Amino acid sequence: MNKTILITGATSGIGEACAIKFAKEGYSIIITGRRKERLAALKSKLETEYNVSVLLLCFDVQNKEEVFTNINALPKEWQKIDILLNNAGLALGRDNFEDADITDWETMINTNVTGLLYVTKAVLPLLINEKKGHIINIGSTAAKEVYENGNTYCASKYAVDALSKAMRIDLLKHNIKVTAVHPGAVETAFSLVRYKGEQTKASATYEGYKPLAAEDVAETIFYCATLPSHVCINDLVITCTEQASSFYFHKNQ
Ligand code: NDP
Ligand code: 8X3
Repeated sequence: MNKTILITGATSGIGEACAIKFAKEGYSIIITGRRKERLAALKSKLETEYNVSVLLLCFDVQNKEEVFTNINALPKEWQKIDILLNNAGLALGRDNFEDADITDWETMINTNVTGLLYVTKAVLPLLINEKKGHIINIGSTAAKEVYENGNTYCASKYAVDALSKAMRIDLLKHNIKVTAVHPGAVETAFSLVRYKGEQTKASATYEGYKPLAAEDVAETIFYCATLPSHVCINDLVITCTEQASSFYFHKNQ
């Protein structure tokens, strides 16, 4: 039977790669993000290349009203959601605690934590109604180790880690799987966003080693999402071979 996945942050990087992977495998896809023109281009690509149904929802996960209005207005045929992929997120700045911009902190917390809570709370009744479902939250290696100048980004991802555990416990009775996937360095627009468009700093993040590609993470998420119904990966950390933790890389200098 046709399955449906809702992906937040599908306009770029890991979310976009997941939309393509799940479309290739015949899933119906609800793609969300703030950049409407990118969502429209992706919808057209997925429909044309993979002949799947795609619904586009344009909203900012930080905006409670936008989140609930969009999810509550889902057409009847889109109300059976099998997988919620909470992927939308960002880092802003990489500064000492005392130098960091407080607005950057607010945006990270409002997106990575509060936004994830809003979307989950809005979608959850649909999963509970089906008496099954799978919530996949994208954390980070930053959810496992705090690094210098990572302060609030790390805190936001620690919160994703804690919320994934909390959801798994509280949603047990509803037969809902909860998986947290924690990638290390993945070459996407992530660093360009973090460094606010400074291409040299962004590129330096991925120099001297072969980082993960968004497609590597998408393959892993697809694996987690397609295990038998009695099997749930709780927590998965994935890095490239040349990364061992937030601190240890084997780089060619
Ligand atoms: P990208 O910058 O390529 O993608 C981020 C996505 O999040 C975009 O689609 C963006 O869409 C969406 N997004 C950001 N803010 C909002 C918002 N307020 N409302 C709705 N959507 C939003 O980065 P990645 O693909 O790398 O990041 C995806 C996730 O993976 C993030 O949670 C990130 O923290 C995590 N991650 C990334 C790693 C990396 O090294 N790249 C490593 C570990 C985790 P739009 O701008 O259109 O709204
Ligand atoms: C992204 C990986 O190391 O920049 O979550 O925090 S890192």
